[in-house]
Amino acid sequence: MSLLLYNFAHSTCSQKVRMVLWEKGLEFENYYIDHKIREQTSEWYLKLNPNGVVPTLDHNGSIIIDSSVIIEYLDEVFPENSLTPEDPVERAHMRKWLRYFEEVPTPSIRVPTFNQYLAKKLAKYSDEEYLELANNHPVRKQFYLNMTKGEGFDDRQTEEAVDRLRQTIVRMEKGLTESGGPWLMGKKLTLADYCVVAILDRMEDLGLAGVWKENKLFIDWFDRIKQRDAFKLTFFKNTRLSEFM
Ligand SMILES: N[C@@H](CCC(=O)N[C@@H](CS)C(=O)NCC(=O)O)C(=O)O
Repeated sequence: MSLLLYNFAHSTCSQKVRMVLWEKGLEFENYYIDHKIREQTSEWYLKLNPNGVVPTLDHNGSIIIDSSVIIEYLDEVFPENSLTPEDPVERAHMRKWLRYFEEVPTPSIRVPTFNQYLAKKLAKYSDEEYLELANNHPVRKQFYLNMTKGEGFDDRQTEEAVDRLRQTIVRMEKGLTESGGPWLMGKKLTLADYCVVAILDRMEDLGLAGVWKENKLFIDWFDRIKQRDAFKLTFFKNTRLSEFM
């Protein structure tokens, strides 16, 4: 049995998958894609993942892409230490959280991330090179064109993104109240919890933790998940942008 994860050490979508692998106790190897040379859009990588993003999982030669698809796949194929409820209604509720996290905080976190760190790195590209980079990106062309090279997104776009991140915390606080905790789905730790952790860690790294200062249940939940080995193993040294950018 072999599991190989193509990823960036610092990418939130990659961290999501690494946490689930660790939580389930699965052995895996990392292949770190070199973002400095934009290896994610290289010919060989696009054959594996035509979206030109990380992560990608190779399981005994079967290629699985998209972080939420990967974590559901892993939990299905390796049922030990399950992170999915048995009851179909509960499973549907868990998937409701996964889809919400993909739709709301996942695209939103990219905005302050690029503003603070990644947009600056793109300043070195000439206008033509930048346009080429955007055009060559299979799924992020408009995202790159919506920001100013070297600067990032404008105030309106940034406020909208932070507002959506704030909404996520409020939604989670409500979910934890309704489920009775300690986890989003109640007594069982599930993929729903792991789907969002890396985004929240990134918010903290970007100095956005003030957003949840009034959300007591959320704060306890976040502290609880940070105590897990899977969290500690995923966020090894230099996996946070503030540590190496
Ligand atoms: N829906 C995809 C999104 C993956 C994604 O956006 N990955 C980012 C890092 S978190 C990436 O590879 N970005 C590369 C780029 O923008 O060129 C998933 O969940 O796997």
